[in-house]
Amino acid sequence: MTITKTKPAKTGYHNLCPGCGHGVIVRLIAEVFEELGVEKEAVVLGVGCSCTATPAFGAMDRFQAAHGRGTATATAIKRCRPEITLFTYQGDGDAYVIGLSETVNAAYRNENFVAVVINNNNFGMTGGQMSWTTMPGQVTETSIHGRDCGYTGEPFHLPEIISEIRGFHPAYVARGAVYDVKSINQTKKMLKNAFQAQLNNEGFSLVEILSPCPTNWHMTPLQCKEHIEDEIVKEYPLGELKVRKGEEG
Ligand SMILES: Cc1ncc(C[n+]2csc(CCOP(=O)(O)OP(=O)(O)O)c2C)c(N)n1
Ligand code: SF4
Repeated sequence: MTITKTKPAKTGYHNLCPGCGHGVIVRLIAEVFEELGVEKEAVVLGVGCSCTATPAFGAMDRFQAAHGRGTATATAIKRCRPEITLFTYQGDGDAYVIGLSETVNAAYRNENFVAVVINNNNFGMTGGQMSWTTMPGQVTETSIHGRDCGYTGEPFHLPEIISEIRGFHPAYVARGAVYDVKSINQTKKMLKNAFQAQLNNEGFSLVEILSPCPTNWHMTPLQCKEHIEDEIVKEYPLGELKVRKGEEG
C-alpha cells in the first residue's frame, strides 16, 4: 500500500453540488492532518455523497466500504495496521440508519479510529429521501407532506446515545457544523481533538457535522446557512458531548 502525505494544497477536485458542505469538511480534515504532522492516513468511505466526494481526498489512501459497513471495515484495517491514522467518512443514512449496528458496535468496543458523519438530514445521493435525522415537518421524497414524527419516530441523536449510555466509553464525541466561519473553525478544533485522541491511542471518536444540502433541501446556499443556524441547531445542538480524558472542565 502506498501512503503519501496529504496537504490541503494537494486535496483533489470535487464534483459535488454548489453550496454542498462536503468540500469544506474534506479540506478541514486535510488541514488537521498537516497540523498534526500525520504522514500515513487513510479514509474508509461510505456509500452516498461521501463517495461523490472521493476525488476531494486527493492523495489520501481510500477504501470503499459497502453501504453502512464503514466502521466495521475500519475496525479491520485499524486492527491490522495500527500505524495508519484512519477515519470513516459517511453520511447520516449510511452511519446511523443502514449502518447503525456497525457504528454503535465500533463505539461500544472503543475502536481506535475517528468516525466523521455528515448529517444533512436526508439520503442525499439517491435524491433526498427521509433519514432518521430528518427534521420534524421536513418535506423529502418519502415524507411528501413533511415528516410526521408520530408515524416515523423522532429525529435520531447517535452522538448523545454513545456519550450518555452506560457501558460506552468513547474517547471523544462532538457535533459541529459548516455554515459560517465560526462554526467551521469550531468544527476544525473538534476534528483535531478526535485525531489527536487516535494518535494517543485513546480510542473511538465520533464527530457529527451538520452540513448543507442545497439540492435536496431545495434552498439556495444562503438559505441553507440560515436554516442550519435558525432551525437545525435547535434539534442538533453543537458542542462537545464527550471530552477527552484530562480535558474535562
Ligand atoms: C445496500 C444498499 N442499499 C441502498 C443503496 C442506495 N443508496 C445509495 S446512497 C444511499 C443514501 C445515502 O445517504 P447518506 O448516507 O445520508 O449520504 P448522503 O448521500 O446524504 O451524503 C442509498 C440509500 C445502496 N447503494 N446499497
Ligand atoms: S445531493 Fe446534497 S450532499 Fe449530495 S453533493 Fe449535492 S448538496 Fe451535497
